[in-house]
Amino acid sequence: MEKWIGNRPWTPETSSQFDSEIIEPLKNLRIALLVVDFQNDFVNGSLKIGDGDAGQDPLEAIPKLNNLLENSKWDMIVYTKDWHPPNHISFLSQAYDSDRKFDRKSEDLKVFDSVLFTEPFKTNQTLYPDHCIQNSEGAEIYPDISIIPDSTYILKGTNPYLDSYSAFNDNNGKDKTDLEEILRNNGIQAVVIAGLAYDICVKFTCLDAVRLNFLSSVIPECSAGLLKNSIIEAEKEFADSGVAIISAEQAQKIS
Ligand code: VGL
Ligand code: ZN
Repeated sequence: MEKWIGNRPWTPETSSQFDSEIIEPLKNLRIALLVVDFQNDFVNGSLKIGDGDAGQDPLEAIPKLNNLLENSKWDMIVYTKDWHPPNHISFLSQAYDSDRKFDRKSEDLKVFDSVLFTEPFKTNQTLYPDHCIQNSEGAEIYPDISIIPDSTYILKGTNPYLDSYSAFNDNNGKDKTDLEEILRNNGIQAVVIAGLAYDICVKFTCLDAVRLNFLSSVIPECSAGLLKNSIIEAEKEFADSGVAIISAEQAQKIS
């Protein structure tokens, strides 16, 4: 089974084999649904995913995602939250802070520019507007998302000097969240992932999940991505690494 998902990722062409080759093997496994960063700032706040050139509106993903949350039986549900301190390294507003140095001091930086910070330590960083500040309204899960009682919450990006796209660990692989341990402690062997942004935090969470040997699937129609080209790139990486790209209807059958 592992060999199959690694060597022959799901594609529309192999969709007809889906029932026998993905659903059947998954039926006896413990499966978690991971809802990534479905927070106000990404829906209608300071870093709207819908403003990207992909034109994908997170609101359109919500009914299908809620259906999966409310009407499917998952062994575990995890909501992740981007959860930054006010002086976070990913905020353009903080780039000129006295404790930071980066490689392009003379330039005027803009949102979405990429810089190499050299202090307090070396890390490549894309700069965003302030977003998902801890305990702010913008960091709350968008109110139309169904919240299932007894779910698990993972906070990420809490270190002022590190960004964390993946819900498993930061972008440099230095700090881990508790997600892997919580999944293992609950005997979870497979994960189904959806949320925001499809080409950023959903992508890196999927790639880490498969690297950590969870059988991993992603649901584009329950997600929304920012940029056309990086969505294409993400789907190539899913295919290469063995993340199955599935429909909401197929996710329903897995659970
Ligand atoms: C995200 C950019 C910055 C995301 C988080 O959740 O995809 N993107 N922080
Ligand atoms: Zn962030």
